[in-house]
Amino acid sequence: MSFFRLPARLKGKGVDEAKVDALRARTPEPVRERVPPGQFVTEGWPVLHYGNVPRFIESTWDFRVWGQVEHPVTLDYPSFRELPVVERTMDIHCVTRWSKLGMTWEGVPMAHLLEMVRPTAEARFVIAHSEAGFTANLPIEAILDDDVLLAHKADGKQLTLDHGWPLRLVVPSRYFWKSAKWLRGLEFARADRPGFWEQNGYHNDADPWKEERHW
Ligand SMILES: Nc1nc2c(c(=O)[nH]1)N[C@H]1C(S)=C(S)[C@@H](COP(=O)(O)O)O[C@H]1N2
Ligand SMILES: [Mo]
Repeated sequence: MSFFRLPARLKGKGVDEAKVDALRARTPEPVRERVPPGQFVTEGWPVLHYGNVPRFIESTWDFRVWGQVEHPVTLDYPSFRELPVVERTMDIHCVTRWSKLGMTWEGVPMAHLLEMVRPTAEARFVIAHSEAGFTANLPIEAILDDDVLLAHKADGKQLTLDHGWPLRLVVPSRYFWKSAKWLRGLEFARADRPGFWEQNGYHNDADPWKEERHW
C-alpha cells in the first residue's frame, strides 16, 4: 500500500503530555493499574484509520487463510457466520493515548480458526490482510491468547462500518492499530513483514506496557 502524507492526528506525535497527565490523574483508583504508562481512560470510542471506510458487499466478501497452514480455507460470508462465537471482556489501548477499559467483544475465537487451519511448524508470523491492501503484522505468539477474536460485535452491538464491520481482528495485548478493521484474511508466514502502520513509523512489537509506540 502506498503512503503519502499522514494526518497529524493519526501520528500520535506532537502529543500534549501535560494534557495526557491531567486526564490520567482522573483515572479512578481501582482501575489505575489497568492503564498502561502514558495512557488515559476514555468513555467514548474514537474512530481512527487511514483512508476511506470500505463498502461491505456480502455477495463478494470472503475470508481467506493461507501460507504456512496445513488446511488453507476460503469462506464466504454465510459460512464464516456459521463459525462458533464467544464473548470476551478486555481493555484496549490506542497509541494515540486513549485506553478503553472493560469492552465486551463477540466473535470467532482465534483458537477455533487455528484448529481449523493448523499452522505448520514453520509459521512464526501472522499478517492480517484487510480491504484496500491494509496489513498488520504480529508474531504468532500474540494471537494465541484466549481473548484474540475475529469480531463482529462490541459492547452488545454490531460493529458500525467505521469500527470495522463486518469483521475486525482484536488483539488486546498490543496497541490497537494491530487490530485490523475490515479484515479479509490471515496469512501465516515464516518471516516477518511490517504492516501499514509499522512501515510508517509505528513500533513493530507494540506492547503498550513497554510503551512500544514508535520505531
Ligand atoms: N483496515 C484498517 N484497520 C485499522 C486501521 C486502518 O488504518 N485500517 N487503523 C488502526 C488504528 S491506527 C487504530 S487506533 C484502530 C482504531 O479502531 P477504531 O476506529 O475502532 O477505534 O484501528 C486499527 N485498524
Ligand atoms: Mo491508532
